[in-house]
Amino acid sequence: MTPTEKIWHNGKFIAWDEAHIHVLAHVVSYGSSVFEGIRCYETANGPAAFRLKEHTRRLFDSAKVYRIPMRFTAEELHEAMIELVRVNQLRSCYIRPIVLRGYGGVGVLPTNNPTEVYLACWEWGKYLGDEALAQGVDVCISSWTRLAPNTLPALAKAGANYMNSQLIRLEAHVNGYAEGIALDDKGAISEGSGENIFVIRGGIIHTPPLASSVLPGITRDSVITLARELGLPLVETAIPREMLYVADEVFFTGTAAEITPVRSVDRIEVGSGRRGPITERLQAAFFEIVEGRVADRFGWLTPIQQPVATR
Ligand code: PPE
Repeated sequence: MTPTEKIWHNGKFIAWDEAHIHVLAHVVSYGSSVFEGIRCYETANGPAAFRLKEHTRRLFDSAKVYRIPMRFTAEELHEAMIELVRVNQLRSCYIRPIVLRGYGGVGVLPTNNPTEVYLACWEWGKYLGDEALAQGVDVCISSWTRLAPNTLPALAKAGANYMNSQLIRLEAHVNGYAEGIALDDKGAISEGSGENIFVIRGGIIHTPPLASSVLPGITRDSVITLARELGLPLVETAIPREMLYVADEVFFTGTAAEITPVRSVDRIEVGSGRRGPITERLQAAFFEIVEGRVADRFGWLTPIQQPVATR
């Protein structure tokens, strides 16, 4: 990761190297953070943040679930993220807002720990490797179950959820796979460690419902919107594990992963073992919007005006 100049902290820009927290901040012992990941794409008219409003909404939703008091409004954070990309003069980047419980009281009860809000950004390339978007990735089913209902709330994007994600991702990694797919507590397909999943068979696109312990992905929602517009049948339904082995196409969605085809699961080839035609159509529809090559008909992009000198 290449550092950028500034990070936003509680309303002020500070130097990248000064964005420290105390080791006894509540978040360190107890995982009490919520965060987001937002891509800002390079377009002919300068950088544009993808679905900034929806990401900001989800950040506030995550904080609400965990009773984390927010010290800024959604509008203030929205504006601050635009300003962050401007001051760091990036053409494209990944924006990472983090809201955490800071230094104060000791013990689990966080009532004396102030909320700290940080906004950082940096340039982030392809998540699952440079070839992944065209060639697809080889993945496995994880031996780890995704968050069970009423344990850690899956709708919240909380730092603590990523301990489960780390188990999934590391297990996959040591066994030579790009990513792991976790099942929910009932054994139905849930999601990857950092992606939602779509499974296509017989021309019908399936994706697990929110009740299958998935993050309500904003890329997931974008793909559902695009599929409907293209007239492709799509259902949100519980999906059995073995559907992955007999699927025609499988792909991941996520801010970082974008739309990444899956070419094998547990060394069983998916369809023809390469990116399928429906995946390719959805990728094309997605990238032409985010890269500003067609009209922004869904209002998904927030243009960021750069200081003239960097254009
Ligand atoms: N599920 C999980 C568990 C998840 O972490 C992500 C995003 C998604 C689904 C897709 O959500 P969305 O980005 O709104 O489409 N994972 C973020 C973090 C990745 C990381 O390694 O950090 C991301 O893609 O930015």
